Amino acid sequence: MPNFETVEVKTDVLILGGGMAACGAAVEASYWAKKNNLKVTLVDKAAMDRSGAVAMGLSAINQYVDVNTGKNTINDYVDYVRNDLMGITREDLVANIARHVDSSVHLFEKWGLPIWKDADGAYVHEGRWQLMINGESYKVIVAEAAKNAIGIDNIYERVFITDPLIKDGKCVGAVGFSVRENKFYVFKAKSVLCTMGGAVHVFKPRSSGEGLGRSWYPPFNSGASAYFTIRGGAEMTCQEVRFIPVRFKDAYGPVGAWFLLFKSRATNCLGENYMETNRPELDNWKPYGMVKPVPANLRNWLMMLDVTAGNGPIFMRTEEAIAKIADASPDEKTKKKKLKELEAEAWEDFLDMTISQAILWAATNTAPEEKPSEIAACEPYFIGSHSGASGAWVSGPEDIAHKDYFWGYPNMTTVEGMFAAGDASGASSHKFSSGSHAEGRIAAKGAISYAVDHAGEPTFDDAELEEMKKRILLPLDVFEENKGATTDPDINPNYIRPKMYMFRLQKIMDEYAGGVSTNFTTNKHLLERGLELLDFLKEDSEKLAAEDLHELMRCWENVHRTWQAEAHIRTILFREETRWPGYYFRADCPSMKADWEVFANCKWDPKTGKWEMIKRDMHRVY
Ligand code: SFD
Ligand code: AMP
Repeated sequence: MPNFETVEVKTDVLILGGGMAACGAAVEASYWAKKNNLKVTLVDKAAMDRSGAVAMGLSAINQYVDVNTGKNTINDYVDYVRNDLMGITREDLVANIARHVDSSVHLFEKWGLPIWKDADGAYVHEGRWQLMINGESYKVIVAEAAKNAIGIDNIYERVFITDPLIKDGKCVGAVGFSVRENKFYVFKAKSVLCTMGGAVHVFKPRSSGEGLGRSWYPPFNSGASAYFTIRGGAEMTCQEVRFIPVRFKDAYGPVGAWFLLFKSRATNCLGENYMETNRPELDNWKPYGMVKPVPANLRNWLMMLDVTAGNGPIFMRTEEAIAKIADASPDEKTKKKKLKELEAEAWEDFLDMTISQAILWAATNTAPEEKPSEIAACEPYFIGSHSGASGAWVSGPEDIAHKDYFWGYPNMTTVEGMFAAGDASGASSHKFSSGSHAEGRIAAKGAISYAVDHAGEPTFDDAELEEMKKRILLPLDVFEENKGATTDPDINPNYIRPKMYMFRLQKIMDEYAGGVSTNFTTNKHLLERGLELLDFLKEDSEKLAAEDLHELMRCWENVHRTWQAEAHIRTILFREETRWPGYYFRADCPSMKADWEVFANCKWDPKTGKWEMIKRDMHRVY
């Protein structure tokens, strides 16, 4: 094995990840740290300026409640989220984020983010909760503020976190390695905030072959949060609530601006609008089928019914929507100007956040004002901050949370000293970029309080650390020792490379856990077989091989994905109903059941290595 230096960093509050939640956390934690003479440290596997889901930028801020003007109340937002998630949501967490999110948005604007304004100077809304932005540099702007607050010396970029340090049931730090230098990192902290995003490429993607790697969710987020919290022994929630966005086909361009701002229709090959023709199906999913807007999974479901019936392709009617808006102009000259404006907005929507979709339009001679574009349901992702809900089960705020949902510090997981926010915390969907930032601030304040209340220096056994170092770097040895056994380094009797491992994981998930090729459908027997195959895959994870540091990261990304996959299968199996058709369909339990209006939680015990499945009551507070 190459010689790896061990670098030990002692801090008070450790923030893992450098995305939206981490940036919010950095700003808030730094403020309180100064008052309490504490040190805050942040670790990101990439460079904060362009890391995580907002790397490419965004064209909208999807959560702005607008409480000050009285347009909406916190209650309105909680209603929206509960309904969109078919009744399953932690209202205390959603409300806590909703009451703080507007101030995050105001900070973004103060830091230089251009938010669209109308002639009267008011924010331009995409929909009721969404604001339009010129957001190509959104992440750069938000990261700059975070970096200034925390100080460059306290930031470790390009350090990949693998595991938590757990001592006597408490989280006292994290370990990982540099993806650029032969350095093994040990971070010891009084409290740890996990904000390492969600997971992609757990399921086989639609994009394969030359398109491999392209996805809606950023390929860099690979289940680190789920792994970190599960392995620490934290209770997890909503692990079955994957997210399947509908997107412009093959390059994953966003649809929100088209549906909400441009008021576009989507139609099948017969020119029918599935939201109208398939509307009677909504009766089967009462009461949530009746709410407005129709929940995201049910919108998907109505579209999928058409596709399954052989009525594809489905088209976003961009040409029709643009014409309708332009035709409302009072005269020809204004109409021409309006057309140009709409054309620019359509392209910018993609250029601000999904550049590949603009490239695909250019490559296929698509002018949105002239012809429609295909849309399709993506492969499943794990993202607790959008319209999915997977993540850790965290404590709510003292003033709102039911007693079952409160255990001392806001956003602390069930493991002492371990906090979670953004995609890493569950059952609080629809926080998006802005709400994740706000939740990062909430969680950071909790983590600071914990560090103040538990001032003892964190310690960890050196021999155990040495064992962890060996285990984490093992794939480098496995490759080095066995690479000569064959002429093709990809094929070897003694090891598996991370890419091949990933393909096997994706095949299992796709075929047994309801991926694209099984039309998002599964049942008890398929899930049980999937678990059996996952066990074999986990055995082989000990034979993962890495040629270099980059591949070592790939190895661990796939181990992380595997744990996310297992939590997902176990929870779909546990919940004996179908509650989110359009996300997944349990063919053996094809309808929604009143006695399943509860949280399906799970927990892995680090001592016994056993999983426990837990039902938790739903307490309404709004
Ligand atoms: O329209 C490790 N989101 C949108 N939100 C909006 O407000 N508006 C939009 O327009 C949005 N759109 C959108 C969105 C997401 C995606 C993927 C697309 C389009 C294509 C949602 C938000 O982006 C999302 O809610 C937040 O970003 C979530 O914040 P957070 O902090 O939970 O995750 P992150 O920002 O992805 O950051 C994760 C960080 O973790 C790091 N990381 N670091 C160390 N070690 C490891 N092992 C690590 N693994 C990961 C990452 O580098 C990153 O820094 S629309 O389509 O909906
Ligand atoms: P998207 O581009 O699909 O991520 O959507 C951006 C925002 O608009 C999210 O808050 C979505 O929930 C919302 N949204 C997208 N399409 C619709 C729709 N047809 N009806 C209501 N809300 C939508």
